[in-house]
Amino acid sequence: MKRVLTGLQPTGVITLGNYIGAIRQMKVYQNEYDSFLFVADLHSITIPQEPDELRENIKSLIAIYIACGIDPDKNTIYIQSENPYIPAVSWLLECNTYYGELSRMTQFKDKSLKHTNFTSGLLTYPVLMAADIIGVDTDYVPVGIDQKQHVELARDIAERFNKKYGDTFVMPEPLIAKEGTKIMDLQNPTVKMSKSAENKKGVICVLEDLNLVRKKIMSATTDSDMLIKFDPENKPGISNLINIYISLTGETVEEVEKKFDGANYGTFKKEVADVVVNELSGIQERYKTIVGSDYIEDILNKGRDRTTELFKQKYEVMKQKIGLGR
Ligand code: ATP
Ligand code: LTN
Repeated sequence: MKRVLTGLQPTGVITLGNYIGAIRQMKVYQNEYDSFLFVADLHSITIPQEPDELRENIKSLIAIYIACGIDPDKNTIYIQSENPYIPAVSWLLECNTYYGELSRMTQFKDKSLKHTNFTSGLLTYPVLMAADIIGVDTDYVPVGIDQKQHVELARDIAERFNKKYGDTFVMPEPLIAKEGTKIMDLQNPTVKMSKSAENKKGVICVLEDLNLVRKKIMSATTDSDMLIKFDPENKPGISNLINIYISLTGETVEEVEKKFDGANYGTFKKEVADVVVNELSGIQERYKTIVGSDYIEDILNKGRDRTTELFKQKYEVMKQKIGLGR
């Protein structure tokens, strides 16, 4: 059975963008593949985190996964830092990755500009991500478009290792959904809706008060020509709302344009808000019953044990091929 894997960082709130771009995709793939979904807590410390807050965010993210419809019987759910073989595999890969490759990563360039005194973890972050992926022979990696470059690097590293030491890794492929690959900020629809945005007016969080969610959508930035048409370049605000709408309803762009032909922006926004609020209210209800329950402990123990065994096997094979140890 083919394997699919993705992870999210437990940094602050989980946004509607994270839900549509990553979690929701896994809900579909879990029925077809051997699915792995984890909390990328080691990735999150590439930028400073407050310890108590980090621990809360990790627990909350696990509960969010399950509340969003990730089925623990169909997925291996785990916390990255509970598996000591992931950083071990990562180190062996790091020694087969070039500094130049890492320094050219777009996300590194962006984030290193934002932080004045950044750590070397910010640079080596994509290698850890490659370890996450190729360490368990992942075939498919569902991510938002912003992570595509990192998955491609994982392929390059796997290919290089295979060439040098013989067949060791499966070549992973990014899976980018047609719709919703990049949900934009509601106030500034030319930038990605991001957890780390300073101004939260344009960001919808999965666990946010639903009245506030409605307000944010009703006051989303649009344009003045009163036409509900998908045109990201000239009408980024309306196109973003269409994107959110089709991602959650499964309708096509054409269907939506036809349905709202002649409608005013207020009417359309209200429909978008209804769809989003309806989706989030179910998630929030389930979240309340899951967070902090013992049920999660069992799921995480199982996930940790299965992935530790898989990564251990891969680490031993790599070590042997490289010539390490006795
Ligand atoms: P930050 O913007 O603070 O770096 P983030 O919101 O991108 O964080 P991540 O944990 O890095 O959060 O991303 C988790 C997953 O969600 C990734 O697969 C990413 O591609 C996807 N994702 C994040 N934001 C969006 C978005 N606005 N639209 C679609 N997918 C997104
Ligand atoms: N870098 C990703 C999180 C992440 C990931 C992964 C996603 C870490 N390891 C492996 C897919 C596969 C992010 O910041 N969104």
